Amino acid sequence: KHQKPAVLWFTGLSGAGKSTIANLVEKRLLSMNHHTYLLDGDNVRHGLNKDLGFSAEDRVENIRRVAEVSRLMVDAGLVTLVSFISPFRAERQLARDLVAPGEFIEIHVATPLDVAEARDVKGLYKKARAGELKNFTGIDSPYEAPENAELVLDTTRFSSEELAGQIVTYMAEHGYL
Ligand code: GGZ
Repeated sequence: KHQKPAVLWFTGLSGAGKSTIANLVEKRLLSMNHHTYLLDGDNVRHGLNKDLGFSAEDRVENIRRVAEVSRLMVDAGLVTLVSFISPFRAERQLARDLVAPGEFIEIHVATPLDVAEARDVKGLYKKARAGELKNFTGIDSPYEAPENAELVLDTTRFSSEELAGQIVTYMAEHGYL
């Protein structure tokens, strides 16, 4: 099956909806017989990066390693979905520079802090506000929003299914599928 390998790099706050949307995109791509791999905290922070926490230094190293792995996966011909907060512009740029021009699609899951915090699916914002969880992104650790993302997703106006559809449409229109 023809496919142009690429990294779909999802960035956004905790609880923004990155992993939900990435999982839906992966399902759609698989149903179209494309070869994919999804890198996220569940399969990376418990394995390859289990030595890393949430200090700025550890986040930089987390994303650096994820960027290197995504490069290897693109080399292997996969559509690689990457779902981490990835709060720093410099490390996202590093990830972009590791692959060929046109192989990196940055997707800002642009849920505002107040919306993510109001949802608080895992209760982490509450803990962060109470001071029980330190260095929490958006509370006492920075999030640097992308300035030139290929896609900016508005989760306050569209469902996750609709947003997954927007991504697949973008990929089809730009010759990835
Ligand atoms: C942010 C944290 C923190 C702190 C634990 N800050 O919503 P989640 O739970 O499932 O996703 C978050 C995840 C963030 O890990 P990443 O590897 O994506 O972060 S980074 O790219 O910045 O390295 C959250 C949970 O881990 N979590 N502590 N202090 N999120």
